Amino acid sequence: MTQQNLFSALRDAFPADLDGIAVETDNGLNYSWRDLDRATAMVANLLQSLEIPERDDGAPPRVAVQVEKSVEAMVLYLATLRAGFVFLPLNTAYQSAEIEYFIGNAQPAVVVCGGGNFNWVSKIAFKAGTRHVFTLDDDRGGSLLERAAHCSDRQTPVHRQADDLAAILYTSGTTGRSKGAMLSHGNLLSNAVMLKDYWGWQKGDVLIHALPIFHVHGLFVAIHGALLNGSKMLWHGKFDPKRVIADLPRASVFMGVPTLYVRMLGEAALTREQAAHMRLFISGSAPLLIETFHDWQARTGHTILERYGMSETIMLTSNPYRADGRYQGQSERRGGTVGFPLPGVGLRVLDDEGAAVPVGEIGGIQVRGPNVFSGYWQMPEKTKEEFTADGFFKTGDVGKQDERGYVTIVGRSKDLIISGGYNVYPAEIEGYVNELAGVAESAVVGVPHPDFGEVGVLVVIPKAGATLDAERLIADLKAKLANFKIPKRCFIAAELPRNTMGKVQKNLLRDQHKGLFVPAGV
Ligand code: MCA
Ligand code: AMP
Repeated sequence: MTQQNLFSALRDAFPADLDGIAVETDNGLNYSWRDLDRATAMVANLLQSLEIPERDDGAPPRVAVQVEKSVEAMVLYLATLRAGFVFLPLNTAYQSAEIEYFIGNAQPAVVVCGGGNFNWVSKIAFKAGTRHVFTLDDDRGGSLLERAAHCSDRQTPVHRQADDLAAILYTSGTTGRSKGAMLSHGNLLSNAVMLKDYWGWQKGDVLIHALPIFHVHGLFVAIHGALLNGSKMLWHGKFDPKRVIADLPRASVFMGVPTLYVRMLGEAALTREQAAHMRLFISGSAPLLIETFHDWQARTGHTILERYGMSETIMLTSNPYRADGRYQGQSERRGGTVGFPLPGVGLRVLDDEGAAVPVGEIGGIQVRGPNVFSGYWQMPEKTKEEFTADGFFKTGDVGKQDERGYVTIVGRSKDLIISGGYNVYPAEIEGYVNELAGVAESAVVGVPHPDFGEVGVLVVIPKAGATLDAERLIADLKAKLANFKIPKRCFIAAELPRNTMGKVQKNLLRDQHKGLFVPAGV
């Protein structure tokens, strides 16, 4: 069998001149392609030297990583692939209860965390049976690199087949705990190879990388895109609209969630001249408002290309890039749509009975293709529920497809809020709130927000005789949950609106609070 390790494919795409700059950081560091090759070899050698015994779960060892964004964090990802281990990225906003669950569930052999978190993270990890806990800080400090410095800078990528597990991405759910979506080397590589052509990556392209690297968008779509094209990245540790705008004349590709575009539009420095060198602006992870699409066109002369994906599937649909309409015979990027199913992706829209809806009608979106994950980590029952008998994955997104094939997402059947590109599941927040002292029940709903697109609002019902304080509740939640999941407002109420079946009518709560952050009628 030929080598299918994703790392090998990315490495093969490095330019011949290994001394050229691969990554330039916003704090003045330059990494050559040779640096990336050597550093990934050293960290891969370190991982392999741990001689991790095989477990009976049948999967290669997992490396769970909760560190701030840095080039070394990307190196760790690539080294994990290179060593044939499985990468498990964790948002730095996650608090101890969340981390405890992920580590307990995934049983990683190796955990890497920020130096400042070592005490509590290692305690959780050791308790779960993890033997190796390293630290990695965003200033190149920490035990991971100290140990890797003693390893050889040559390593042969471990042989992997397309179906072998490469990464586990935890996604929350409408019920119960988070599920780990298992993505293989083949899932990731097939998607990246197809997007390279679909988005017309060109020699000389330079990507501004300003997204976090613990989710699909920043970790896979952006990094694989640049590496597979041998393209330089301008690496921003944290998104700052002014810095991105300042870099536009040196770049050609930018990827962002809608909030990033909204924030850049708020800057006077964003002009047509400043964006003149750019080739492509891509948006995804959350719905891009049509106003943002038009405002961007007016200010920069560029038409944002919107695409749609999921942790379980990587990229599914995209507006066209090419003017020649090579793929679907269309070249128009239509605002408010997420474009066409990507080549190789089967997409269908079904009604509640499982029958295909007529063109233009709304239904549940189901997908299949080489990019679609194989299932949830150690949750065969959940996996079975989410796939149809003929192998389609139920996305939980509700949409329609027009006569030309453009897909529009109109809503979600899953109770999910997407806030600044991060997913927030009301059921998860409500679970935590309901455990707080004096709380009888609660409901979290998403309402429009000018910056984050959507944010959560919490309505809490006290137990009989209890007095609750909204600020106190929010403070208590902050200690337990990632900051982006914290509802932006909290109301104490006497009761929740219910229908005759006793089900909470979230639509009424949403209506009641929809004007909290945006003026009525917007
Ligand atoms: C930060 N805050 C947020 C969010 N981010 N609140 C709601 N939603 C958010 N997304 C809050 C913090 O809790 C904090 O509140 C305050 O804002 C400032 O925090 P800070 O970290 O400084 O915020 P920021 O740096 O301004 O971050 C905003 C951001 C960031 C740049 C928009 O959220 C971001 O990078 N989002 C991108 C997410 C992403 O990459 N998604 C891709 C998922 P307080 O002060 O009260 O504590 S992949 C995906 O969805 C699929 C597969 C796909 O299709 O791509
Ligand atoms: P995640 O679980 O983080 O992978 O988020 C996946 C979800 O993000 C999808 O199921 C969609 O609901 C949403 N999403 C991603 N891209 C878009 C988009 N362009 N427009 C609307 N929703 C999107």
